[in-house]
Amino acid sequence: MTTHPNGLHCRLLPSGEPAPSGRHVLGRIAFMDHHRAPAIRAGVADMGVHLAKDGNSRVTEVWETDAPVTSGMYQDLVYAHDGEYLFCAGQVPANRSYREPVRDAYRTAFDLLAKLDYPTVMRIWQFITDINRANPDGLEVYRDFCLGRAEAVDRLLGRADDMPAATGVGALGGGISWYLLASRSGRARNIENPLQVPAPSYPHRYGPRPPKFARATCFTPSGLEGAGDLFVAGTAGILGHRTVHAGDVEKQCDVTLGNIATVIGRENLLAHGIDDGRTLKDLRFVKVYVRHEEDVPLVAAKCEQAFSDRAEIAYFTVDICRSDLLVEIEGIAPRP
Ligand code: 3EB
Repeated sequence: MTTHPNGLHCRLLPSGEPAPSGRHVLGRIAFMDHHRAPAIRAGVADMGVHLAKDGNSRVTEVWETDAPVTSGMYQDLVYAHDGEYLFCAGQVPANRSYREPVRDAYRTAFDLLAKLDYPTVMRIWQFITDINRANPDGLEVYRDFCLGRAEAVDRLLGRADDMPAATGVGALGGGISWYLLASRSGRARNIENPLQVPAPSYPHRYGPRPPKFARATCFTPSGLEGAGDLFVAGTAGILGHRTVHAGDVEKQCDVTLGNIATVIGRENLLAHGIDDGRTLKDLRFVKVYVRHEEDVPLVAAKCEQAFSDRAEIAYFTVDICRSDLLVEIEGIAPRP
């Protein structure tokens, strides 16, 4: 039997030339002050997401593996894969409606995953310019995006909702930038939060089609037993399906941290058949999205208290997918 080591590594780096790791780069996302089209750059599958107002707040996320990587373009998507893991990234240019181009982009991505034999999507990120603005049809851009995504997922899964953890937040430009990780033989178990209505079951008032993502995804490489890495979705101040503490970033931050602690805690993992449990101190590679720049110090103080000194934490000032949400937090609780 072949076993695959858990050969996927994340790095969240401040701007500047990263120290070489000796590993192979699967994908690189530069969070920068403009957008940069998906492409192979210096041999690396790369994309730039417009999330920073100036050069100072740049951060680069690098996904690395222990095995050599093959990379290329598939239509306008960039991808790289190593036989076990696949990274893929794309941008949908600014459009009066995103429904069709988003549907097409995700269909193209799912086609690529099928073609290259990476059937299991582990994690998706999506950055949406003007996310709270109404499009020319009067539909909020996020809701229009959700329509296209849901239609792509319909074709992939029927009406099933088994999509992994995701992030869906604002961007400062470049239309929609998205990227994902997929696996050939690993197992991804999607996890919900007992305190929150599953996003795919949100009522109609939040848009014609609901968001398709899980609160967390537990990824276990094939050949390994037990829990693996826990990918925690973008998490906000939502209880049930309702935003709580509108206008109060501090309380929304507390609810957000409580939601994450609940999702990754032992009781919830056991309820999902996973004999494991994590705490906020296990969270790494944390990305914090804050709607108002002036709220960043308060949110940062709370995050520094909640997370470990070892956690890499990056802060971005962007809009969140509901106009009454002021903060959203994601991270990864790696396998111990
Ligand atoms: C929420 O809980 C907040 O549309 O993919 C978080 C993570 C949110 C992912 C997405 C949206 C998405 O509904 C918003």
